[in-house]
Amino acid sequence: MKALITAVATAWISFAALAAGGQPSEAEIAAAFKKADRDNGGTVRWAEAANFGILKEAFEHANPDKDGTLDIKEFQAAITYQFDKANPDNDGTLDRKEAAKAGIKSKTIFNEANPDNDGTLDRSEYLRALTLQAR
Ligand SMILES: [Ca+2]
Ligand SMILES: [Ca+2]
Ligand SMILES: [Ca+2]
Repeated sequence: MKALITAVATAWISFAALAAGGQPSEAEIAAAFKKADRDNGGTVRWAEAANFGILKEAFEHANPDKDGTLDIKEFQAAITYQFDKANPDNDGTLDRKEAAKAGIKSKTIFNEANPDNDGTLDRSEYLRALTLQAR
């Protein structure tokens, strides 16, 4: 029993560390999905995804069943894919150039999504930039 408690505590701590390491929270993902889902249909169609700054390649990659829509898990996968693709140095953040490749071309949006002013967007800041950018 003690071992189990230790294991759970360890898992929780590593989860917390992950969240602190610039991962978007579930609430942030849910808010972004809600914004992207403009017709409130519970899924994100290609037109909605494009409006949210999701690139075609990421959309198709995240939607292997090719039903033309993303659920929230697929939506998150598309954004993760697009982030990773734009970040070949794998340092966990996007600089201005990398962010532009990932659909964040506006300097204003970049700065607004980067309150720590460290010149890069982590995953959580990147999601914020996409959310700010979407109309
Ligand atoms: Ca929709
Ligand atoms: Ca990078
Ligand atoms: Ca930052």
